Amino acid sequence: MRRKVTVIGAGNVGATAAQRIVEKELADVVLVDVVDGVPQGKGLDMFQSGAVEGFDMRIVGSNGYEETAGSDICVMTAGLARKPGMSRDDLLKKNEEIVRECIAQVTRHSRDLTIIVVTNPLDAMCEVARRVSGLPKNKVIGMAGILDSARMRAFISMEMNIAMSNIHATVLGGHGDTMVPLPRYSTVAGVPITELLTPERVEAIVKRTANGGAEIVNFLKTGSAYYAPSAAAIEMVDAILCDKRKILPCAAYLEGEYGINGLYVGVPVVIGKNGVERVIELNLTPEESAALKKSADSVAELFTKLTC
Ligand code: TXD
Repeated sequence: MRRKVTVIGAGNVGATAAQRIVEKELADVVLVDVVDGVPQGKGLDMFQSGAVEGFDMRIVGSNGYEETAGSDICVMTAGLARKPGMSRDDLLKKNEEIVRECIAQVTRHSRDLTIIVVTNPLDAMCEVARRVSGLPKNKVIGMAGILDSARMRAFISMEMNIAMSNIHATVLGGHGDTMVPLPRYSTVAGVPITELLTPERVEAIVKRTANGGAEIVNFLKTGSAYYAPSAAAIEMVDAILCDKRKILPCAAYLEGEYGINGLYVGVPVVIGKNGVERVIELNLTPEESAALKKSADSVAELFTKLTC
């Protein structure tokens, strides 16, 4: 049976995510955007690339949602991206409107889908999607932790000159300035980096990870990162469609885990065909718990600003 993924937003993250899905032959794709012609043009262009790249997936672009009917997954990327000097929270009001409208539309045409939210501010937009869609909490998941930990893995690799495939990194918390990179749970071939690097070097990697998005925004000036973000979203698509039961750091709706209630916060989860199959609770030191609580508090504050 052919599988279908709707990607909402044909901008940098959305278009690159769509390209990765068809190139990996994970599913057919419907690319939706408000701008007339852009999703249609990008969709047709990507479809034609299949003749050369050798994939047989279908991809179409649209300004409406009829063609999205029967989707297995929706990757929600529509919204404004950060400009230099803007925080992710500055995006809240405008992007809440966009997420509400798009999620209402897509769930009207597909009732049994899993939503992967990418739009910032990530944790708050997950909650908007959960409320508007009426889907169970395991079916509305946010992409941020895979990206944040990919950045940390890249910085550890640069520091140690070791292959990224040997490196594992764990980042908890909201996708914002208060994210919590966890050096004790970040390893090179199974050995924690706290045993391999000086505290100063570990601290520098932690800082650069927390600032990883802004570093790219400052280079690009007119938008934010999209190669690593789209790769991270597609790792989730793959884990769901192929029921891989991969442990991945994602924004999940917590009800008591880590002592957090009724909030989306980044934690390690098992991702499979039902979306979030299970939340994994790591043992944290008092300092790590305090940092996670601070991060959850900043997510809670954003939730109070939501209007839906
Ligand atoms: O880690 C993460 N979660 C993130 C999040 C990593 C990278 C980017 N992150 C956020 O994703 C970013 O802050 C933005 O909120 C979104 C999308 O970022 P992208 O870089 O793709 O932004 P673009 O290139 O501006 O694309 C946004 C598209 C653009 O084509 C708009 O026309 C479209 O969204 N858009 C809409 N499409 C459909 N429907 C509506 N209402 C709509 N409004 C805008």
